Amino acid sequence: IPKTAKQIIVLDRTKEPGSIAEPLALDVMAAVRGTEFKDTPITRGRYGLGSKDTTPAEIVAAFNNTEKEEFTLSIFDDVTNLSLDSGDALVTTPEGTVCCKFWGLGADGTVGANKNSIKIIGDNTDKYVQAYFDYDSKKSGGITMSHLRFGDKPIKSTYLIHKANFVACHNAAYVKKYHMVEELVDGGTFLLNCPWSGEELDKHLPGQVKKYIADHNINFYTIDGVKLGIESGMGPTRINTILQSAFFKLTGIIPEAEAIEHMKAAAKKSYGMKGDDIVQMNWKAIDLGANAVVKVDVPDSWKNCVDEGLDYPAATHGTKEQQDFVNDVQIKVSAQEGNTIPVSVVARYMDGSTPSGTAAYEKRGVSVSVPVWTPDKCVECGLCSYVCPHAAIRTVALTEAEVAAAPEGFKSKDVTGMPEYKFNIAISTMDCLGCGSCTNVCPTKSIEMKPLDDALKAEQNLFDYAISVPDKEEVIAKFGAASVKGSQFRQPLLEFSGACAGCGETPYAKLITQLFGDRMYISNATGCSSIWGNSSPSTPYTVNKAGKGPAWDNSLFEDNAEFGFGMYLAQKTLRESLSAKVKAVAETNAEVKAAADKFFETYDDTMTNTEAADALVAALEKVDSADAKAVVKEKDFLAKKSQWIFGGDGWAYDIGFGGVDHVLASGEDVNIFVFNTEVYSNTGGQSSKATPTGAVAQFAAGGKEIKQKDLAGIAMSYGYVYVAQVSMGANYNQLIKAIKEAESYHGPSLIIAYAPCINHRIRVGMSKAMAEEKKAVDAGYWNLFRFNPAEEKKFTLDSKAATVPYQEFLAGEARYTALQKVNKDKADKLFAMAEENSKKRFAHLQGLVDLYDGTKGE
Ligand SMILES: Cc1ncc(C[n+]2csc(CCOP(=O)(O)OP(=O)(O)O)c2C)c(N)n1
Ligand code: SF4
Ligand code: SF4
Ligand code: SF4
Repeated sequence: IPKTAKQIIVLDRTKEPGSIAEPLALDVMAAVRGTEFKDTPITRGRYGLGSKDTTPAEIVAAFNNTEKEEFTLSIFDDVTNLSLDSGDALVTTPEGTVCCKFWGLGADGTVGANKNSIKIIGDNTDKYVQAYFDYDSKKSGGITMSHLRFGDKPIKSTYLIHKANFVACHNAAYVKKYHMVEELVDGGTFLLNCPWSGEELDKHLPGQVKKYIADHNINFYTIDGVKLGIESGMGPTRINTILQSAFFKLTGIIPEAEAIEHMKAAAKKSYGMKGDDIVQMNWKAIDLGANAVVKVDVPDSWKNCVDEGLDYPAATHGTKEQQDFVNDVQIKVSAQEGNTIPVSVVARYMDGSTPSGTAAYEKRGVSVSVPVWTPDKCVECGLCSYVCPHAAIRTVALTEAEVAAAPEGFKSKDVTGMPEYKFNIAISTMDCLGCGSCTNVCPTKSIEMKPLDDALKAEQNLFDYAISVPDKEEVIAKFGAASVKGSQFRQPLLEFSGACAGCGETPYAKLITQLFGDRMYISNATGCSSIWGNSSPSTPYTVNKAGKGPAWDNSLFEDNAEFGFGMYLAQKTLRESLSAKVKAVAETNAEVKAAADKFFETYDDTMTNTEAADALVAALEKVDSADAKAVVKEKDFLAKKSQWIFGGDGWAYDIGFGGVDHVLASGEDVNIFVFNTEVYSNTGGQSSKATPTGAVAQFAAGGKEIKQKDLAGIAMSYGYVYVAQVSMGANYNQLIKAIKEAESYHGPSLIIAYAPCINHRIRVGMSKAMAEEKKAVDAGYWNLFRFNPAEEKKFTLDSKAATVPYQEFLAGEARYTALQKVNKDKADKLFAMAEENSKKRFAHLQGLVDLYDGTKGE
């Protein structure tokens, strides 16, 4: 400690409730006792919790603080008033350091391109470089912020960029969603990817952006990345290379020709394995990007523009709980301004629970194209809705009066066989992620993808109206609540999640909510399903018009099965205790007795017990006794709930396997659903025990050399566990049958669902995920079956012998072909082994049909 020290400030990156101070502060206090600094004032603060960025301005605030002995940085604490005001961002990097910030759409390649850019600069100049990548929690279609610094002096900035020399906005919609231009230094450069120029640009840019650009002398450039993406053959969403090229051109950090050479070399290295055509497309994109930036002449009149605020419409409908959460928390977090939320607001959610259904308020509008329905040829099969990973397309039945009251432009036709009802395909253009899955499964080509323009965005009101009408029970009953078509007339209680476009996991979970969502508990293992299941700050699990929906919680990776089992045991115990009270009341009251009889008859049946419980509560409400009142008070716990335990293969096959096994062995009535992407998807594709032979994954870079585990086989060995393997696109009916059977089986069940994922690198793209699911089954790569202990013929093999060559399936996914490129001999060997395994597996499964046929005796 310098002798001149007048004050000691200790910053702890931890919080120890109950302690008299944080650990480092305690150590420092102890250390100065008895020294010449014993009377030097010590202030102590907390910083960086929850990954909060600690900025130079905050350090200055801590330095200047003499008032608060104890303080907190980076939050706004209006409860204990411990936070410090830090004022405006400061520039503390050495002179000549260039700070660049890029705002990208999650999974659009911006981050990859920036990693590549900083490497090019680092490798080819004498500059010091630094890069840091910051994301929201959506799996894709969210926001990514790349922070790049380079300069002649070492870079010691351990914080994000809040004052930049260059800002690029890779998605035009973001200009209204974030305060990004305001982070530029005077005379900085702003590059906007948009199709606008002239009057259109003037119309689309919000006032605050125009004013800042004009007031601060910003060099403003635009580039039409979507158009160039199409022109280069890369497609409308692959704009990263184009924007990267524009960045090098505008910053001039490396002479243009040289930068282009480096980028082309990097593209060749990255994509060479995918073929020369892909390399050529990237090269074309690089050339186009460098030459297509347009300098905007900033009119003086922009100085007079006014602040229009960010474009997040306030929630004005829904429950008060939802509106408060959206308006006070979600909008701020979505705008990347969550640190400004006062602690008094956060305190409302102290128990960690937040309202359901808040993803519906986001209306991200991030898709390049969305489906458009033409009713004439539509056969009302419901498949488009069945497969949509985001619940952005729905089949809706309406009365004539409801159609008459619909907004202009509403399309409908008669419900087949029920002309008194009208059929509509409702499309949430602002929630669609443009995966194209719906159009690819439509048997009649009644929907086609069209660019998301203002007119289609405006059609959001048609969707909002369509889903505001009540579910039509008569229509659902006619087609069957547990049929592919009938189930789609039921409101999904999982909608607009943050999953990747075309994700193979979400359609399964969505379907389960359409069957049991209003009486369902879910415990979710950490993994993609816990991320798309609650992409903070919004919740895609929602409630129906009666306010009922899944109760969802995420536990750890390793103990989720036990966590869900605990939920189940809690329910069971509560119901047993309520049942004892019901029985006591029933002894003295005939009406309650009649209702209680029905309730106990259906006690274990999720589908009928809710109705019986409602009738019982109605009867109990009329009784003036302590027991009756106690049951009515806890009425939400009375009816049978459907207990689901969700997670990926990394959880079920590997890290959570002990728990899965333990819970299956319990014999209790829980349902385990495994989204099998054959890798740890959430963390970027590490190999799991479900990864098949020959697949390239992290930790199996040379191709997995051994077989995947037979989890279904292990579960079947108990004899009393319902087990099924499903694959939505391969057999829509088998899937729904398996879910229904598993749920109604009064014992443990396990469904393993084949789920395509971006990590599979499917050559035809995620828009064909359903076709890929079918191909996997047709090639014998994945098998469909159901093992139902309740049946005499327990085992049903739902797949046929392979009709597509096994290796043809492998050839369609880069996780396999990548191995062929680097080591053909090994690939040939492993693929042949995998094919051989698949034949043996199928023969084994055929054998199980007879083995488990109870009609054939022992
Ligand atoms: C004990 C533990 N180890 C590692 C992690 C980090 N982690 C979070 S999600 C995940 C992968 C999940 O993979 P999987 O279960 O297959 O689900 P998916 O993401 O594929 O849906 C990992 C490794 C963790 N949360 N806990
Ligand atoms: S394009 Fe994809 S996200 Fe959009 S409605 Fe169709 S299936 Fe759903
Ligand atoms: S998939 Fe096609 S035919 Fe079937 S309901 Fe949807 S739009 Fe109509
Ligand atoms: S499972 Fe794959 S496709 Fe789905 S959200 Fe995760 S990474 Fe994306």
